[in-house]
Amino acid sequence: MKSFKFVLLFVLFLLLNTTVCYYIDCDNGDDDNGDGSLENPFQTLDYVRDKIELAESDQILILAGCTTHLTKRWYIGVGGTESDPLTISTYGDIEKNGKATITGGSVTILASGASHFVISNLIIKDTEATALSANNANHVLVENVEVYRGHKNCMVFTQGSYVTVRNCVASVCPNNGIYFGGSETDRISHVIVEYCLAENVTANDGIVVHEDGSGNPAGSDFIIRHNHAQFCGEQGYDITTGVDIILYNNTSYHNTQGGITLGHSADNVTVLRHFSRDEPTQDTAGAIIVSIPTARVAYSIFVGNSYHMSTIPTDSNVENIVFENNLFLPYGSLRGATFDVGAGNFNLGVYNNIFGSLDDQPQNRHIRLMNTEISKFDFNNNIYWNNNPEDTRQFLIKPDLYDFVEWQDYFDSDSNYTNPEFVDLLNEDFYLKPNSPAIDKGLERGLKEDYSGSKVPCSSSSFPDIGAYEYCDVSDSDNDNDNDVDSANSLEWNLLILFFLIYFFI
Ligand SMILES: *[C@@H]1O[C@H](CO)[C@@H](O)[C@H](O)[C@H]1NC(C)=O
Ligand SMILES: *[C@@H]1O[C@H](CO)[C@@H](O)[C@H](O)[C@H]1NC(C)=O
Ligand SMILES: *[C@@H]1O[C@H](CO)[C@@H](O)[C@H](O)[C@H]1NC(C)=O
Ligand SMILES: *[C@@H]1O[C@H](CO)[C@@H](O)[C@H](O)[C@H]1NC(C)=O
Ligand SMILES: CC(=O)N[C@H]1CO[C@H](CO)[C@@H](O)[C@@H]1O
Repeated sequence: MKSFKFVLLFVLFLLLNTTVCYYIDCDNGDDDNGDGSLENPFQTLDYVRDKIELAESDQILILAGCTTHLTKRWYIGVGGTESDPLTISTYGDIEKNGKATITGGSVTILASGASHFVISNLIIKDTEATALSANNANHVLVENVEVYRGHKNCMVFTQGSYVTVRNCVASVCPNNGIYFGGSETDRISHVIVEYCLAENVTANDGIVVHEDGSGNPAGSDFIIRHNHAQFCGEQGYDITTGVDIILYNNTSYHNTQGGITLGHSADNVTVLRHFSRDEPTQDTAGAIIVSIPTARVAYSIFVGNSYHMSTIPTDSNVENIVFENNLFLPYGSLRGATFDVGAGNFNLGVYNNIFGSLDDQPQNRHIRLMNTEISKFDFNNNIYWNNNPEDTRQFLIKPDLYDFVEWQDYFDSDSNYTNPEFVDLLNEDFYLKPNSPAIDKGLERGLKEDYSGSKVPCSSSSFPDIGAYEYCDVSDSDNDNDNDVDSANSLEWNLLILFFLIYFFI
């Protein structure tokens, strides 16, 4: 009897844990006679939305290549478990037929704290509201999802934690691309956005961490890496709330008000290995705008036709900002000051950067300091250059203009006004030539990897180079010519060790 009870319990357990899959085949499915099985799929997502009460760990799978139209918003309230997340995805041959497409109504997760959602391999487009959103959901993975022409935003995430958005596209939504919003409670935290494209967000920004309408902040721990943002109405990356945020290996291009803004209640933000080109496209703002208490911008490259390349707006919120090992190389017509610092009383460190130009035009200014407390500024070990050496009065400390020698009376005693000797400036090869005056002339700042991932320092010197690329002395230790010191663990060594291990074991 007891064992019978146990069997019953076990069967119940199995039943409760059975993942139910609902299949949708937009062409050959049948809402009236189908049962949602693989053999007899439903035809529309509308049917699933209206007639099926989703249970924990259910899966909704739409046939590869087919398009299903939602007549209104689809709300999802249940999650799943770690091993069986609630899943919305494509089934069938994606390679051959492509992802399934949802149009019309949006996909909205209202989780009330539920966990484990996977939304993958879908195209969501031409929706009447934000195309994809999740509120108060934990452990959310959005992967290989492309959103086009959402009515307001492409993707919105508020509250919850452990949200990963990977390999996604957010394209042509008026308001925001991929948006993480602040809230009063359950502030969104532990977020990763990687390998995504955010583009043509006509009114606002590409990838966004933003306060809510009442000024409530987001949470902490955001990693934003390997993304690209372009043609946005404001910035590519708008980080205006949240703490402990790192952006690395991202690129931005042609965003109207700049590549990155760090502002409002955001704090402790690090930007590493960013590449920005031709932005802002308007003659205000900067390619990177910083107005938060603590920020570090390092080993990044800012090139092209851009008004300011870096802007610290007049803002009392700033406490401690460091720029190190960046390249600032403008060309073209916009040409405000390359590095623009508004009025304020804060600590600013600017080390190991190269301020140059990609054409023969002199800068408007390399540096412009407005009503600032310059005794709190530390500029050092930078290289300044332009191809018109007669014009060296490129340093403005309001209201006066200085040349480099005069500027050195204030700052930058270990800096230089000299050609940094890039391998090929005009073809944008910013590696250093062996004779570059930037080599070994940087200040040690504790950074370990340059823009390309090479070790810092790379030569026998214990000092880093100035600029974004560390020069590696390839003559003695780089036989494979990958500009990297060769690893000692060659294949031959490993085989030899393996050989001896086998030899001694038999
Ligand atoms: C994005 O905007 C650029 C510039 O206006 C345009 O050339 C491009 O076609 C747009 N892309 C999309 C997907 O609309
Ligand atoms: C700043 O954020 C990084 C993560 O990006 C974290 O490792 C570090 O501890 C934070 N620093 C402070 C002072 O909180
Ligand atoms: C500045 O660069 C020149 C080469 O253009 C070099 O001779 C000089 O030693 C450098 N000065 C410093 C302080 O690095
Ligand atoms: C970031 O880029 C650098 C240089 O290309 C590379 O070495 C590093 O592995 C990248 N980081 C990640 C996490 O992919
Ligand atoms: C420096 C770096 O790694 N940049 C990468 C940023 O992300 C885009 C999109 O994934 C890549 O194309 C860049 O190589």
